[in-house]
Amino acid sequence: MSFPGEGPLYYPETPEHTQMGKFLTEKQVEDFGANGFVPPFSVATTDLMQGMRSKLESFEQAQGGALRGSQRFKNHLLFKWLSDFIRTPRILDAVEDLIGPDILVWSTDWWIKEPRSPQFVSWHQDSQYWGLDSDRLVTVWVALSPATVQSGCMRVLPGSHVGPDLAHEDTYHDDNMLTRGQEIGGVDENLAVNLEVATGEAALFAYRIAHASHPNQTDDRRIGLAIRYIPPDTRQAYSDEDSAALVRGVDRFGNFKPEPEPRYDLDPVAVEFHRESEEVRRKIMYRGTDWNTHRT
Ligand SMILES: O=C(O)CCC(=O)C(=O)O
Repeated sequence: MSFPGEGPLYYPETPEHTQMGKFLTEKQVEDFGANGFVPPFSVATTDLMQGMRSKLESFEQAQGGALRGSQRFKNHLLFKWLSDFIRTPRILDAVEDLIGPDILVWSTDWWIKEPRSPQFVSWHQDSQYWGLDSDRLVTVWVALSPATVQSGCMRVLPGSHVGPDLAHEDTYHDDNMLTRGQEIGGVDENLAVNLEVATGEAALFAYRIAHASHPNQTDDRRIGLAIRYIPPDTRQAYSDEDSAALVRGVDRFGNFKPEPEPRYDLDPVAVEFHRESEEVRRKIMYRGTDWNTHRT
């Protein structure tokens, strides 16, 4: 089996990897249904990841600081290299096995924890805040640096994606990386699973799974990229203006404004689209609060 279009940048399949669909094994698909996540597997070489990391960090250096606010989101509209990455055949094949052949990217979100910073992510379900009515949203969480227990890897509560919806409290804690510092109380940490993700690997998780992460206690940045894939029949309940990028197949529904592909980094057409669409998204995320800027 080969992966067309991947070239030498990607790892070859391992002998034990027997696919059922386009990429995932039957067991991986079953586990996703039962547990709400697929444990990490290789999607790119460390060379490719280091290249992406240095492009990201050159941008940060040029602007004099880390990404903040709307810069953390929908960067596939700003950077050609990220627009290409979200279309990686191996990733799309895995997503297709879970949500079908027509695929949109709703967002790309950076989760960067600075070395030895107190930043953390409290227990939460994404499904409670984004206004997307699908239960088929899949997040592909890619590591650009090692996500380990020490660096504050993601933790998930297996099976929590099948409900019930868990009550959240908006805490607005200064070190909480979530928009509202929203938090599910009383989670039994003993039931949680650590998702350690090596550089170049990705873990997949479901829209409604409860997840969290602790602070980074290492001397390197913990850099995670969360790509949100949805099927085109998804509807946005909180806005008529929401947008998404078609990355495979056909959009027969037109529920999202089609996003342009940047022709090169900081392509003015796509940058302007990013500005407008990020404002739409910010309003969705902070819906029902007094915030009119990004908090984190
Ligand atoms: O990267 C993390 O620690 C949290 C990520 C997260 O909450 C998400 O991708 O929805």
